[in-house]
Amino acid sequence: MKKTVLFLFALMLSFGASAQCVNLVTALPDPDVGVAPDLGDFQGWSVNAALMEELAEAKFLVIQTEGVGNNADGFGGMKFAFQGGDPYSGWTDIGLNGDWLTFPRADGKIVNIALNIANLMGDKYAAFLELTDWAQVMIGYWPGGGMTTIQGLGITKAFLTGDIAKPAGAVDLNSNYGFVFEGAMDFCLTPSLDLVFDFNAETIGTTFPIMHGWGWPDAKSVAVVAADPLRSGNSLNVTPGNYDGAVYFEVALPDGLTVADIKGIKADFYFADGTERNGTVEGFIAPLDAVIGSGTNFNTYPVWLKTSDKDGSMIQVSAAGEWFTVEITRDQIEDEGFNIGRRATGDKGISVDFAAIDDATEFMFGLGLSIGGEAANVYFMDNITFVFDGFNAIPQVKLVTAAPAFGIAGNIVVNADAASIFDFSGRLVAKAVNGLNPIAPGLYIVKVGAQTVKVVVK
Ligand SMILES: [Ca+2]
Repeated sequence: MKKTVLFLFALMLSFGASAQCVNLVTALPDPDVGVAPDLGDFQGWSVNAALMEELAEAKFLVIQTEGVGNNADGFGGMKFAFQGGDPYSGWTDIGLNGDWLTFPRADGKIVNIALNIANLMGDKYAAFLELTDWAQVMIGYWPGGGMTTIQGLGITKAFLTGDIAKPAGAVDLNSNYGFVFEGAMDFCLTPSLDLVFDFNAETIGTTFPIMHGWGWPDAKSVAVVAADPLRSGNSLNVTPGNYDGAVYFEVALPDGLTVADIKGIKADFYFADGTERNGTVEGFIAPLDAVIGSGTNFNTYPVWLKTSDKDGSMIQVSAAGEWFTVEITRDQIEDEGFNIGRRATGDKGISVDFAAIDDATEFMFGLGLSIGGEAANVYFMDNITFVFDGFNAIPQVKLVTAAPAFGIAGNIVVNADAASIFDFSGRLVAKAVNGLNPIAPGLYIVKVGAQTVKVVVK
């Protein structure tokens, strides 16, 4: 059985702007507020609970623009708007630069607008961080010519970052709100991006295949998703019927990442008897069409791993009464002293060859502990993680996204033949028609067919 696993990712990395390295808290997703075509007065992001934590951690919201946008000489009046802490009604907008800020823009030229979040929100900052609903941050811009805010500013990406020292050549925004500076953001790539497979979304009882290397036959080895014995969620319960067993998966990396970006591999291990042990970790990275199955030597694949199996030089693979994380770097996999798989076959001439598979975005991946088939050797494996040494999967901002309904000044715009507008008490306020529906400022729930949309009318 092959089972494709798309590794979910959580990211933690940093980038360098000019000479300085700045901590990156997160790259924002595509804007989801006010992004319908031909609007654009205010466009931005909903701040869900996870993003709120990152926003609280961050110091700057950096809007990255590229190209001329609506004016090669600079930026017209920009505003920053946010839900200001008075649930459902407390909108605040802040003028960022008066009516004009001179900063030459050109095709291919990147200009960043760095906004100091706490300074912008002022005495409403703390209340904003407590919001559990309707938290949004938006940029206001009026480029004319039918352009949206995103188009007029030329926004391509947005980031939440730690502190940024004002770079040379930067131009201040109003007050202490931040500054505008030029330059591509080159990521420092440390400590990088982790992709984690935690089995929590897998159904208990789901079975993953095991193969045994170096000539060992299968002996009723079993790897099955089971409740985590110590924590919440699920993990993989491995009953090794023989030595040199690796559970294997078909892995598909997110767009923009290949095997070449993998800096290391981590996984948590726990023995069912709760003991601390030293042992041997084995695994491989192989092409999708590789021959997989017990008896095939792992070193027939481009990338294989076998840590020492000699008493006294085995590595720790479990701890007493708790999960233990084993981390193995790409450098260790390539180190002939650490990775001794060739000795297991007596073949001294086989080297790990990352280059043969570095371009792959999908591959077969095996990992396990080499241990005999005694009943005491049942172990659990969880949080299989690829640690990446590069980050080039930052989402690109989409220019437009058609929403079924959205708010503009004094109106709700409906992209459907009909819709129903409700207030927050669930009372029907109006039956809406396609196009403009004049309505008092406020917050509404609009039902368009089967979809329900929260709408802000300013
Ligand atoms: Ca888990």
